[in-house]
Amino acid sequence: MQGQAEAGHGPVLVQLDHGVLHLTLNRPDKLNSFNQEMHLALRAGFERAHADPAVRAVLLTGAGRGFCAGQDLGDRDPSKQDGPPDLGQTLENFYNPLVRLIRSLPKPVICAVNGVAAGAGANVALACDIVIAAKSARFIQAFSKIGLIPDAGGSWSLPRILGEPRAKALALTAEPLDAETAAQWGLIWKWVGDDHLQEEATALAQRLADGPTQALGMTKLAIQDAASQPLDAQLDLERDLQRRAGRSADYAEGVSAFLQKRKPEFKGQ
Ligand code: LHQ
Repeated sequence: MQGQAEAGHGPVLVQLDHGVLHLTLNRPDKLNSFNQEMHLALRAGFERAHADPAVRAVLLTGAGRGFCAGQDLGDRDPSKQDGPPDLGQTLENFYNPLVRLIRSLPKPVICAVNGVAAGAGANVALACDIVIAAKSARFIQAFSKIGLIPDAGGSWSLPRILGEPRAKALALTAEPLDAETAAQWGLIWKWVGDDHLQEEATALAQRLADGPTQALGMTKLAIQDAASQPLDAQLDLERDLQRRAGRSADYAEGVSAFLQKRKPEFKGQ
């Protein structure tokens, strides 16, 4: 662990270990469903990842047998409310800022889906850069079961990743998708045996945290930009980003290490 304040309890466990910021959703008795406290704690974690140069990769996972069951519906009992809720406000205040923080972070975000990922929980996972799931994990677009639409970016990411036919079927039926099929369909990077998930995800996060952080961050943002740009604009973007990458100390180190036939020691600068 290095320097910063660490939290070993609370709705999100936070630990910085050799450049990897571990963020663990920690409401296991509620399958890590989102209440306001967990939202604020997770947001603070990603804000720290943006601001703290010691953070060079993020590893998001869940405590207990689930990854995240989406919104905590215990908070949402209609019989205890004055009138119809404004769910748009919940998205505006909590889910949308979270997804934006994850996608705009110029550092890799790995998500280790350790169990069920339902509703907004599934779509927060899909907002991360690399998703590894335990074999027993399931992805459920649970929204339609309670009369809602896919949120937390799901209506955007699902058709882009899967195409309309599979995106619509998953969202309209709310049928669970197992980890093996999710990997086969390209929804996630890969699945691993349950007992190996944390070890593999941590090793991957560590490898990325030891990498040329600026280049990895720009790679992530460039690939995201491609979704909304024609080739000409993307070529211009590559020129601009490569210009910046070429001026980084990590580029000089990478080339020197290659020429000297040794392992590079990237500093994230
Ligand atoms: C839960 C939850 C949960 C509270 C399990 N809340 N306790 C955005 C804007 C604003 C509002 C609305 O929502 C959204 C976005 C969304 O995310 S909408 C989608 C909300 N999520 C769901 O609809 C999923 C609800 N959960 C389930 O369908 C099941 O729990 C799944 C399929 C996730 C897991 O099933 P099981 O493995 O059979 O577990 P379980 O159902 O027995 O749950 C274990 C415990 O966790 C249980 O508590 P208990 O005290 O009985 O042991 C559940 O009540 C609790 N839990 N999800 N979302």
